[in-house]
Amino acid sequence: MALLPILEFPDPRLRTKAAPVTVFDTELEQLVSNMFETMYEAPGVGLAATQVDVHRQVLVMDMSEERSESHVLINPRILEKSGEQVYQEGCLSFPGIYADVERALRVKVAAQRVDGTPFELDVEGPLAVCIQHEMDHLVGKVFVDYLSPLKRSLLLKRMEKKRRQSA
Ligand code: GNR
Ligand code: NI
Repeated sequence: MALLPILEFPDPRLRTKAAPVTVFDTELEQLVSNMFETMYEAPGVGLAATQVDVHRQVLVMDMSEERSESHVLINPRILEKSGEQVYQEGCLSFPGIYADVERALRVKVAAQRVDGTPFELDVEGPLAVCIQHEMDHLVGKVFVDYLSPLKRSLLLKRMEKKRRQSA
């Protein structure tokens, strides 16, 4: 197991589009296990491979208090989405900033397990927010992209200021 360094905005590698996983081998198992370790240690509720500079369609999540409901989604695809919700999001690639983002309330996703077995997941509420946030990372999108230019520049300046203060 190993902790992986997390890319932080404005690293251009966060804009990379991840390629589908085609080989389900021990290297993939290792990546998933390292991503869980990195996410739990951060701590975060989700992590996309993009954030650890691996550009494959892999994401991990655990939104439970007990950190006991882990999910791994390989090659996720949204089959259906409905409704809307506004949720205050944060991101490990944007330390210290939070903003309300509107997303679908419910999503039905098709994905594969770490061994390649296909499955479907139908979720709503916070877990649906997390899946959409992580799937965005896999196409090079980040939560601040949804904000107005004014709000975005305000928050990014705030993040820079914090970064300078802690440096
Ligand atoms: O840890 C995280 N918390 C979070 C809170 C609200 C909405 C989304 C998230 S995901 C984030 C971890 C992360 O950056 N995943 O990409
Ligand atoms: Ni994120």
